[in-house]
Amino acid sequence: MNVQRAFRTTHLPGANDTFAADVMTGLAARPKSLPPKYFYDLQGSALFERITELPEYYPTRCEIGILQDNAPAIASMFPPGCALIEFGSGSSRKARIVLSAAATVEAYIPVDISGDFLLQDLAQLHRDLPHLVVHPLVEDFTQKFAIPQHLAKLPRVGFFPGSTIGNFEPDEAGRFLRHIGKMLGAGSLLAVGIDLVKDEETLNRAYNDAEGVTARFNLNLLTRMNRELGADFDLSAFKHDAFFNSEKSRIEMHLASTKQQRVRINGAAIDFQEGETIHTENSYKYTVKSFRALARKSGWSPVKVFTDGFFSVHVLRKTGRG
Ligand code: SAH
Ligand code: AVI
Repeated sequence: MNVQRAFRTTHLPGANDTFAADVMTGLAARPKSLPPKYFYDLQGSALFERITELPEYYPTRCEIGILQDNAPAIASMFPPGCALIEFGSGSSRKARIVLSAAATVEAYIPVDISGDFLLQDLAQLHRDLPHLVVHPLVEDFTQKFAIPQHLAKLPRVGFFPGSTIGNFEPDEAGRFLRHIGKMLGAGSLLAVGIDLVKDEETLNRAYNDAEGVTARFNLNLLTRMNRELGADFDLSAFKHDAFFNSEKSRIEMHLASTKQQRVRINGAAIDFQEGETIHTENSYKYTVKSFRALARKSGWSPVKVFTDGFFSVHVLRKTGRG
């Protein structure tokens, strides 16, 4: 089945202009940085899927285990006839677990910036759950986007797995929770996956796998700038650097220049000192308590948490307060 034709979708307008502008801003800043959402072109999304299979990358396995054990309990909290809106759905593998236990969900609206990847697995989901209306949206979820008119009246439940919220700064995460709250409406539910603080060795291993897949995922940002923005990054002159910053409770990922060099992008010259890095991602780790405090501060009240000690899935309800 041609998924492009099978589903009506909305596409990001002028996405490449935004990419170029964000790259120029990020590389002009000191320290240099790039927003992690740009990891996810078709190749980056495929590499992320390979990360989820790595023995060192525990978060996906842990969250899937939690969802498999608790999907009926989670689904029993959903209002009948609701629309499940997933933020950053990727392969939709986790939604499939929840949806299979939630026969009364009427529509599934996966939202992802990685358009080609998003559409890949949905035809199979549609075949497996034929009663379900599936309406993918290719959108940047940090921006306002419209729920399709024919689904707009359904009660809304949010799903934000993967600890993707950990890729925001904590104050941005709070603003994002508020933004989701406005979009879902008072009284609505949100199920959100949060990776937990744990021993540094486990954390460091998860972002420095032996096979080097995470390094390729990180370096793919350079490949993407070369292809889409005509940059001339020499991939052999940058190396993956990831470590746990315990003071900030986050994994930091960087691309470190192995020598002094000049890179050209869009006609501009960007200079790197030896050892200088581009900060490409933060992945904040919370405790159950610290995430609940963030949720409360951002207009959500904790209903229930499911955890295996490594990872947690929180069910929150939108309070009346902002
Ligand atoms: N939910 C999946 C995928 C997590 S990877 C899981 O738990 O395994 C993060 C996903 O969020 C990717 O699919 C990426 O394309 C998407 N994403 C990241 N930033 C985004 C943004 N600003 N808007 C929309 N999607 C985004
Ligand atoms: C999507 N996000 C939560 C992943 C994480 O763990 O921060 C992305 C990732 N980066 C390196 N490995 C995986």
